[in-house]
Amino acid sequence: MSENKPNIQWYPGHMAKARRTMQEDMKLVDLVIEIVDARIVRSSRNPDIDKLAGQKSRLILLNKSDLSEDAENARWIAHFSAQNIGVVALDARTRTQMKKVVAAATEACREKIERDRRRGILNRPIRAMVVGIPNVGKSTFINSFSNKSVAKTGNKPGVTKGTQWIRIDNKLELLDTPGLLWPKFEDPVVGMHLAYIGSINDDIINKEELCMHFIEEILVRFPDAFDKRYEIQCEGKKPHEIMEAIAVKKACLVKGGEPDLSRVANMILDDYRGGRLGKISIEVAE
Ligand SMILES: Nc1nc2c(ncn2[C@@H]2O[C@H](COP(=O)(O)OP(=O)(O)OP(=O)(O)O)[C@@H](O)[C@H]2O)c(=O)[nH]1
Ligand SMILES: [Mg+2]
Repeated sequence: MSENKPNIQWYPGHMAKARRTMQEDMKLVDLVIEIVDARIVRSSRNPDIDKLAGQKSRLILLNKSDLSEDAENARWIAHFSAQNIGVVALDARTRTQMKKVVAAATEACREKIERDRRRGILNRPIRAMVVGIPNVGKSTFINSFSNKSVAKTGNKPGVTKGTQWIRIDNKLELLDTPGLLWPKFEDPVVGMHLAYIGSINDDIINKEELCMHFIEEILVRFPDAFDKRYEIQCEGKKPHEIMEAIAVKKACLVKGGEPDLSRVANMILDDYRGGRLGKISIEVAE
């Protein structure tokens, strides 16, 4: 099965448009805050952001770190820190890491702040563009940071449609942007991983097929992830047999008593997205 990975591609017209808007807005900002998903740090980094950001100061936020493994979060932090890239792990729904984010943003813009000061420009706010793939938590982060519900959020990709400036205080202004992917995922694994976490429109995905790949991948490092959650025995079973066992256990059956694999696939992926399979990092740092 691992040979036949689905070729998932999603680059709708609104993203091409959003990319053009971001290119324009980039001229206005001092800092690019790139939010990635801590469970798939590699695949959730849009290579187009590097092109768009050019030489701008950068900060990486490993979001949804409540859903990934603590040890892996620490390794990813070490990975970026070793390259001198500012990085903070967070759960954007809370404000617990906000001081760290402010400190990291200030540090990333230190040269600019000093340059301004030399020119006599004092207390000009840092303007930061918040970028990232769909559904990664950009708007949630902005709401927590500003302590207001100013940006619309939702657990599906494509909630934010346009850009919006939000003033945090007299030191910082943030620009919320729509989730951005790139025109082609060269490696099919990238498309799959993005689909696991809900960054691809579910309507274009064969969820049963995706779920089988998901199960195969998770079992490598977490052989009892499904046994625990669904009270089944996975040992020796192939992914589709595991889905059938879960269907029987959870009474996900169609008329005639056949397993409803579509419902099971939705359940498993929803459980993973919501953290109910446990803290699982799909991509680990080297
Ligand atoms: N567990 C967890 N959930 C989060 C976190 N951050 C955001 N979420 C949830 O993820 C979903 C997507 O959040 P949004 O803030 O709408 O994501 P976005 O990046 O703005 O998405 P688009 O506007 O569609 O690109 C929502 O259901 C949030 O509650 C986090 O750190 N941990
Ligand atoms: Mg949004």
